[in-house]
Amino acid sequence: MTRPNHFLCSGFVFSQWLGGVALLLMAVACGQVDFTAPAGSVLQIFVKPEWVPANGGTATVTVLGFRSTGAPLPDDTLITFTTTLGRIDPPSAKTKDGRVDVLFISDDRSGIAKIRAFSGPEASAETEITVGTAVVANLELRAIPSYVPAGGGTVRLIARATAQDGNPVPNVPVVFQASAGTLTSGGQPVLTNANGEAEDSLFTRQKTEVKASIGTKTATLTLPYACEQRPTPRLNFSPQTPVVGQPVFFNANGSFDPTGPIVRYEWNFGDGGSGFGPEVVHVYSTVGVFNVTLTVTNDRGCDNSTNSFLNVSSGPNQPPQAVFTVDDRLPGGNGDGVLRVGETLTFDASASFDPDGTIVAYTWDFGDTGAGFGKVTTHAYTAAGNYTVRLTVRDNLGAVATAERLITVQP
Ligand SMILES: [Ca+2]
Ligand SMILES: [Ca+2]
Repeated sequence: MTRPNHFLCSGFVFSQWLGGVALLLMAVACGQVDFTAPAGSVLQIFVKPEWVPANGGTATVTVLGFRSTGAPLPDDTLITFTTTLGRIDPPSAKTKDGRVDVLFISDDRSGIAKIRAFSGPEASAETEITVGTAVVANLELRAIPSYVPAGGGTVRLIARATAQDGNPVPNVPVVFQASAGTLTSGGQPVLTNANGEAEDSLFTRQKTEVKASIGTKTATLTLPYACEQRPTPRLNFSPQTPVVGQPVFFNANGSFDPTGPIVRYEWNFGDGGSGFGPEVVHVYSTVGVFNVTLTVTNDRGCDNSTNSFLNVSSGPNQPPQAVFTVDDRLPGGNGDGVLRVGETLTFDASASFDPDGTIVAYTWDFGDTGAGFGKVTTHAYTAAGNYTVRLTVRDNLGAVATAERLITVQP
């Protein structure tokens, strides 16, 4: 093998007249100097990949060397590398078939590593490797759901890092922060996955500002409390002045929510009855003024109520019903079940009723010219025979009803 050492050792010749000591030093130096590219050579430099993570990320740095003639540089031509960030391993290497491959290895710094190759008087162009978080051009932050659930709850936070070319950036550390609540990450960095996404979860009970950071890139988001805006209920019913027994049609038409759909309608009719849905029917069985309440709930679980008073009137009066019993119960009677002369018999109208009001008067005709009053009364017959007993009842609006019964009084 011929090695054109005359280039390298020209210093030796020049040094001859510097004196014995200098001559010796230069001779030693001459022995250690490697062969480098001659002037006019071209060094082409390439890196792959062009982005590496911080802390030990590696890329291959390749140099193709050519003489001015276009032929590859001779084998064992020494190429030396410099970088502004991280290190090159090895920092210099010798060509084989005009080529050198070395490794770029990142340290804990993020940024742009500017790399150059040198040999003799020639240098390559500067090439760059982006290291660590510096590659992130865009950081997006989203939350699922996009609000703090009613009563507090968990929100997923997803940060997505992309490079200038729009591709996701994996393995970069994302730090999440929140103005309230508790983050699962505890503030420790979360590495992005192959999709460039890092996820954290936040448990909070109130409006919260959240932030994701990669290096100097940040993205922020405000999570409003779900119930900052509540749905607005609207309550309608028809007829406006129903009577007892008449169906009343209720609807919640006109209720609305600015943030989402209303998913639940709950009715309280004020008489112990309840219903669900935007349209319901209810029948009141008694007269009165009823406080009707409508509660609407949206898809975030936030509710709101409204109420209206409903006056249910009696309508046409319904007559009472007259019902009574006769017996010889103790102590007035002897309790043998046979109605007898002189025995005090009990007349009981407790089973009478008025469907839409109350009975206010009970009048008795015992059929022997005797008369009585009250719900429960007594009478004694003085002679045996058959008697027609008549009960008349009157309700609170004056309607009357009668009931008759033929009884036999024995001696
Ligand atoms: Ca009545
Ligand atoms: Ca008896």
